[in-house]
Amino acid sequence: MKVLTRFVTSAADPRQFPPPGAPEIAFVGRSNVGKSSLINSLVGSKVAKTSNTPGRTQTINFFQVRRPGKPHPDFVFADLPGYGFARVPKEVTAQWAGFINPYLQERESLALCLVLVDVTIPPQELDMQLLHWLRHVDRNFLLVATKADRISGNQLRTSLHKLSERLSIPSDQIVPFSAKTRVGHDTLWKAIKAAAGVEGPGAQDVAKTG
Ligand SMILES: Nc1nc2c(ncn2[C@@H]2O[C@H](COP(=O)(O)OP(=O)(O)OP(=O)(O)O)[C@@H](O)[C@H]2O)c(=O)[nH]1
Ligand SMILES: [Mg+2]
Repeated sequence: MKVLTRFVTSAADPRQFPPPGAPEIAFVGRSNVGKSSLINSLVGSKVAKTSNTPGRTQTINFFQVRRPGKPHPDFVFADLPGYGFARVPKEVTAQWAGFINPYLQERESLALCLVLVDVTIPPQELDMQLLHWLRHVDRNFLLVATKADRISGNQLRTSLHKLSERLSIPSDQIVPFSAKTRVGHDTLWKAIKAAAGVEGPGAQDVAKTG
């Protein structure tokens, strides 16, 4: 889908969150899973900073996303810092909890959490804890298995099956995604539009994307 994207602000404290506006989509997951890359891939431009070094994103970065011809943003994308990275000092990650937890728990405009896991890494305790907590606070979420280009065929199926079992998520609710091949791209846009209450593509677009 073609969209126009604008960086709004970075927040390291709930007081810095922008006023709630369009339905928000949060990109959540461990460090280095590909949250910022997923945002860039979805919007088709390099708005979010990515890095080989885990711990790149240290604030919640808000982006307004608008479909061409629409007067107002249709969505806000929120790029979150990754959790569970040992090389970021404990004091820093403790500070993160001070704005990430209130964001996920209280943000009124938050419509959907995309929870990312790296499909090449076995399910982690921290992922289970995050999902448990999101269920507890009654958040709408969807699991995205990133870096799907790195494994193929049977290996991919086995990994998805393990994720499904370990994280107690039906396999049809796990979306394999790759920023390289763009597999999963259309499925994620559909889920985002549905969560935001934005009407789907017209019949012509459906015919084009399959
Ligand atoms: N092969 C492959 N590599 C990817 C993919 N998505 C991200 N990467 C790589 O993974 C690394 C981390 O990507 P980021 O998007 O910065 O990850 P992040 O989750 O935002 O990381 P933090 O901000 O540190 O939490 C980069 O080197 C990316 O190029 C993908 O789909 N396939
Ligand atoms: Mg990032």
